[in-house]
Amino acid sequence: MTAHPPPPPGPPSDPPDQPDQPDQPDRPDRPSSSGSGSGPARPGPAVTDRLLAALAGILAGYGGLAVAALVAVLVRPEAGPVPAVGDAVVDRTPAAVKDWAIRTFGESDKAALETGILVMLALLAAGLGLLALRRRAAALTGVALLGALGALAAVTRPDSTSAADALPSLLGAATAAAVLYVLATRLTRPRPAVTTTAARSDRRGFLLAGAGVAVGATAATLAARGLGSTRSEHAAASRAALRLPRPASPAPAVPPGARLPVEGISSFVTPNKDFYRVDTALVVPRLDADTWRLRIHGTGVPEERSFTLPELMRREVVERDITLACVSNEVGGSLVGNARWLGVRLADLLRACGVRPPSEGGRADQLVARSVDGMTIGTPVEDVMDGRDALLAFGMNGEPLPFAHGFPVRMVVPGLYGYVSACKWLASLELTTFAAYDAYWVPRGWSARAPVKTQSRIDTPRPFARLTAGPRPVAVAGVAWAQHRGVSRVEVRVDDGPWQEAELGAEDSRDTWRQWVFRWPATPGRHVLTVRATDGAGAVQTGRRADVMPDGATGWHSVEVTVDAD
Ligand SMILES: Nc1nc2c(c(=O)[nH]1)N[C@H]1C(S)=C(S)[C@@H](COP(=O)(O)O)O[C@H]1N2
Ligand SMILES: [Mo]
Repeated sequence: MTAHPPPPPGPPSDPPDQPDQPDQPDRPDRPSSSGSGSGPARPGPAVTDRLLAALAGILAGYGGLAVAALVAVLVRPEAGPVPAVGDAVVDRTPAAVKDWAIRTFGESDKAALETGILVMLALLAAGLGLLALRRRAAALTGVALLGALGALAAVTRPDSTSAADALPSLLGAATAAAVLYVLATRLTRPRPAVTTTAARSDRRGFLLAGAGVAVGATAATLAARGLGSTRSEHAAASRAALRLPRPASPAPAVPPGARLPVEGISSFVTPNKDFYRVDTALVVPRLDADTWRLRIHGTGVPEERSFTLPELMRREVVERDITLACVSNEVGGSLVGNARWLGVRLADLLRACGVRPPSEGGRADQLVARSVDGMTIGTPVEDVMDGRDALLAFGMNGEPLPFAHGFPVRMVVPGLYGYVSACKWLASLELTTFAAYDAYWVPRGWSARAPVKTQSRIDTPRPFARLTAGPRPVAVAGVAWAQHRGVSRVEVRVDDGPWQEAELGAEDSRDTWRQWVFRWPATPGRHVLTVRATDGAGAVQTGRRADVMPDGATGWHSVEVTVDAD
């Protein structure tokens, strides 16, 4: 578009002989100090035009995001502006806010974040649409800045390997700018034939163009979905086709006594659909098992090696029950689960690559696992190679790993919190040192080393339950865990009374949790029930309260209940 002469002062009805006269043009031919928009006597745009301008902004945003999504499917799904900015926000969110978000939104914290980003974008888009009525260049600059922000977020993600990650945001912003330009022009340029003040802008043209944009953006969104689902169908097909090998070393059967017949107690094995999920991924990576490879490299490896999934499965396969816990689990919290894992011993694989633990003179004391989404998780090499069942797992409770739990291969190390051991969507293992490298959570204030702390939880009765005193005692029951040390005793205290021994379910292995039950002859009134466990080495769970940061919560779990007389 060419430069416009300044608008004549006077009544808003533009003369029909000046068809190209914008109502509120940008005036690139004049310095911005004098180009402040409306002249002294000119009224602002009509309310309807302002609403339409906001709509123009939203349509521009919709079109831009649709094109960005389409390009992202072709480039890399995580490089789309919404996931990229979302991931960047997650990374920069202080731990306290993250904890709040997890508490408030639970497992839908990621959906809440995406909704928040979309609402913010819609408001911004409407604002830029309004701005475009008076200052088109400023509005277009705003769109360009948003595009640059998205591009910056995408290329600075740890999993970004190519400048192409900037493309979704850049092409999306170009689309949004074009749409905004076209629609805003319809609102600010009068049609030659129309002279009434009510129809100064080309509303019909606007609506036609707007409808075109909406249809086009919807088509692009559907195309993006279609392409995306083709890709994830490949992943899903590779998972469905996967035949899990029979373990050379099966897990011993869970002893019958491990499961206590108490209603409301956590099931001994946590079904996959109920297994807690903690990760930073806004888009769950869906990897194709057929093309997956694991790279093993670093100063501690004489020669870099790489393994496919069939190569792993041809090795000696073991099956083990292991309880996994998150360092962010509050006392009494639910971020812990027990599963039957199938995989290969990590120590065997590392030895086959020539790796030696520090105790045998090995150079590397830290194993850094990297996932395809850029997460890094650092584990002591000594722990992995000290004889415990540290696994590269591909099976979980009899099926291939679910996508959300790390398909096709993840790590599981008994006795260590997940953030220092349980990398999902594994891409590589690097043998390095703690001195040389800080994994993802360490600069964010979490400890580099974090063995699981002894914990116990009351599953039933629920907090503030109303119970009835009766001839039969109340079953107070739950689970206790101290992975790799084992649980040797659980005690329950009623109010300030003495600690009383609970009945323990049989031990499956010292890497799994144990169920426990205390038969309580409940008396009427309000009571506080408290539990504590003792680990296999005889250490009693501490009652001192500690926050989850930096290396796991401590303290006793208590539940208050009210008992009514029978
Ligand atoms: N790639 C990747 N792996 C990861 C994480 C992550 O954010 N990304 N989170 C870790 C944390 S903090 C925990 S507690 C466990 C949780 O595993 P789950 O989601 O299968 O329960 O995964 C670990 N592995
Ligand atoms: Mo965790």
